Amino acid sequence: MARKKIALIGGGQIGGVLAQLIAQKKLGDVVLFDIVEDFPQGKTLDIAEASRVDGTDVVLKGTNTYADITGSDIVIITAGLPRKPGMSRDDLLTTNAKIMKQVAEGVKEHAPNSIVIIISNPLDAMVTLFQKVSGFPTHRVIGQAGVLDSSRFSTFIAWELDVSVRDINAMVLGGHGDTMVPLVRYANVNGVPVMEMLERKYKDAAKAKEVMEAMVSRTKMAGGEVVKLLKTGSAFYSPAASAIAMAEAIIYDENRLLPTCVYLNGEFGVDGYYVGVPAVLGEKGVVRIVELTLDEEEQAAFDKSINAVKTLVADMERLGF
Ligand code: A3D
Repeated sequence: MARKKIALIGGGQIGGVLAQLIAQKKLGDVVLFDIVEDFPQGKTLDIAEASRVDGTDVVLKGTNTYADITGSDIVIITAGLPRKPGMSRDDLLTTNAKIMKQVAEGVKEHAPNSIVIIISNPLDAMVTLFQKVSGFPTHRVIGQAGVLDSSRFSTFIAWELDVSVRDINAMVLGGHGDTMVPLVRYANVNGVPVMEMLERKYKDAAKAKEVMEAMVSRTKMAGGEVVKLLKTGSAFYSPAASAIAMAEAIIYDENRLLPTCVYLNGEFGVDGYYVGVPAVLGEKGVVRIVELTLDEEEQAAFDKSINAVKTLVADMERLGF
């Protein structure tokens, strides 16, 4: 089987980790594009020089020229500014929309058949803009947010219950902002409801609820927690690892059910917006969207999150994008 070609647009913090993970996992040859001269060339040279140690033969190329992404099967986009302390993801809108428009034009021209995974913030708006400018079919344009948000939620649950995180199944839906919706009722440890385990641990339903609420709000603010500690940028190891899980689902045609920012065509009662919901990912991109029943409280939280996405997209359109 010919090796896949994976283009990474944006060679900053996340882009660099993506390139290294792809090389170590031997997922495909890498083209790392950035507008800063010599920078992606330096990163890929550094990673390539670990090839002997990593035991990988994938080819890594750094570039400032879009023509080098020609023939890419998968494109992962991180171009754009990250947050600084005190900023919301939405504060990045104008700057990153300008960047995303350029990127979409470059990818459309040089990798028209690729499947595109977007990570740049504000996520839901950037995915919307990429699809609009590129005109790619919606099943080939998706955003990474839910895999990371769900991994953060799962990690906090594992720490709290002192069990392996591998046994935690917990999903976060909605937009990738402070209104995201961690699904408490569906969260389980290999089938055992997390709430039941918490109630047994604390022998007090009110205390269990309080502990869960703290994990839910930590999940919603988890990106900001890292930004505050790093001071110079935002999370990059975990977003890269999350996008790699999505890329693997596509490369290996795994049909994994992952919370993904996908275009909704009436599913979940939402029409014409990109939002995070469970989607099955395989070699063609989005294979199908999986609907699930939300109770009144979950539906209200989901509606609030959808409204936040709608406002963000309307703001972007008002800015002329
Ligand atoms: P950073 O290290 O600044 O890298 C961004 C790179 O984009 C830099 O190397 C820039 O030179 C490059 N760039 C700027 N303009 C262009 C352009 N026109 N074309 C190509 N490249 C360009 O940031 P990062 O890697 O830490 O984060 C990248 C993006 O991901 C930011 O928007 C973050 O907010 C976002 N992010 C998203 C998540 C999600 O889970 C959705 C998590 C963390 C960060």
